[in-house]
Amino acid sequence: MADSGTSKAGFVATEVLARAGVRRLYTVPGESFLEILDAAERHPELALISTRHESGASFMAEADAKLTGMPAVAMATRGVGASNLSIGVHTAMQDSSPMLVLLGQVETDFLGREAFQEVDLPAFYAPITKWSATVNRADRLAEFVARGLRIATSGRPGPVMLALPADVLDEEVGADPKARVQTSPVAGPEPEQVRVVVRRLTAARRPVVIAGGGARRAREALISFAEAWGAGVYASFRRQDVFPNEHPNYLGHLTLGTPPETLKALQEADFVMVVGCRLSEVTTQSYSLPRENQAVTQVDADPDEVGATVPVEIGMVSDAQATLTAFTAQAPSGTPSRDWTEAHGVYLDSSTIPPARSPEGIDPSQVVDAMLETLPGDALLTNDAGNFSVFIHRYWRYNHPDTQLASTNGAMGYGVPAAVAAKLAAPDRTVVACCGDGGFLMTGQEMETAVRYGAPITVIVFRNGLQGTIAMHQKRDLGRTAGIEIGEVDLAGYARSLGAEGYTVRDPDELMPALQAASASDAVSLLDVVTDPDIISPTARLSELAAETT
Ligand SMILES: Cc1ncc(C[n+]2csc(CCOP(=O)(O)OP(=O)(O)O)c2C)c(N)n1
Ligand SMILES: [Mg+2]
Repeated sequence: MADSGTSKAGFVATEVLARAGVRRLYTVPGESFLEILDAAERHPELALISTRHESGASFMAEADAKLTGMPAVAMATRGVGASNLSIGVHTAMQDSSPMLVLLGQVETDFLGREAFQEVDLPAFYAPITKWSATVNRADRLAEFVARGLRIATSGRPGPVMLALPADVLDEEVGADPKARVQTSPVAGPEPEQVRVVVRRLTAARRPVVIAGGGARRAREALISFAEAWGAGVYASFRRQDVFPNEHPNYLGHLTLGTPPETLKALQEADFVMVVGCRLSEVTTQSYSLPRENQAVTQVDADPDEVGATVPVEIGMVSDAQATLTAFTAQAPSGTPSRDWTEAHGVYLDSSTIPPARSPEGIDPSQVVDAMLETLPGDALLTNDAGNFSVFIHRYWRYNHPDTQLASTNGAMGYGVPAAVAAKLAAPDRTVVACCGDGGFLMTGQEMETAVRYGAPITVIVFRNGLQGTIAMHQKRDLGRTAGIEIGEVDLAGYARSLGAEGYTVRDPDELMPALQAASASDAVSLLDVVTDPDIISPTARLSELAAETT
């Protein structure tokens, strides 16, 4: 601070972040944003988390925001850092997670000359952010940060990027920023719309809800609504914790490879209410459900999402909690006549672990079985992308809130960094990262970050020696594979080299004791489970897919 009234712009920016509720900034440091690194490190309310790779930093910020609902910051340096960081920004975009991305940029005098590591950052980030801008004036930095946070957290949340030329951060500006990040809450429902929907609900024989991430913070209201109206509830892709899976009104998860029998209740519904869900390609089963002739009501905080992918009859731009509560208040008294026993039973059957299918090795479903036996029901599971995740989505019962952190953009490498951030944000939770060997080997080095910051997570790697998902698609479509092998890696030894504990499991009988030891440990731990590569999904064998197509 130069005198009592001024401070470096970089310092002032962190003050705006702290006042807005940001608590953690994830980064790989760079010479282009020294003042922000310094200010974050020294700020009493902020934690600077230095990661091994920018993809880890951005996945961590995304997962932190997804879990807490508060924006997190991801920072990186110029073109090189921005390139590495982008995967988690794309994840925040598709997953609707509020994130502020701060990118160091070349000095303002050098801009436009293809200076060292220069790239047009707003152009680079425009398609994967809600807003991207360069801040050219130090005295407006606080205002830009506040505006960025406002945009990131309002409507459908998402990432915002600010490019910060190095000289701007170093300038002296007023120390007490006037910028504030107030956002107005999303409005409650229009009474007339409530009346119309209540009429539809009263007349419906089989009303169902598709609940997305936007309903996560209205979970209790959703349960009350489902019970009061006798509605069935589906969870959208990778939002399985939005509704208790063993609740009698739960119908299943709209995912990749949803069992056809699970879809039946949705296909037969005469009223579909979509709450806080953008109706993605996966959730809608390639835009085939809800069908065009089904009456759809969509409740969303953001007008841009209503009717964006599926035609809707009634579109409501309103707060999920207030809207569900208004509907519940109008429900007829007494027990609703609609019964979901059969459809819920279909879900329970499809999510019951069958006998192991591997004659000698480990069937991935046995790993989930051991997890169900060993881990607390409210353990927070993060997962990577890959076919191993299908077993978790199918067989783990998400009965508790905030127990699933998974990317809807299917980004490999998400599992470990997401777990690190979850443990930092919620140190009292049991946090378990579930990964395939391909995804783990992309960002597994963030276990070192977990060790350094004292975030004891457990990592379970389903090691089949394959990029399994791609092998499955190749066998199915082409009858042969290409580029899918993963070499023999001593993952337990790798974990130990990063300061964690490592266990290798090759025998089904060793699974439970090893998982018990790993999850009971106070240290960061990794369970390297060697699985049978032929058990490619809960319903298919890789060898049989080959036989079908050749
Ligand atoms: C960043 C990224 N690169 C590539 C892909 C395409 N992809 C989807 S799953 C997959 C293989 C995953 O392999 P692994 O992590 O070992 O899991 P497995 O399918 O074997 O269980 C690939 C390459 C992706 N989803 N994300
Ligand atoms: Mg694999």
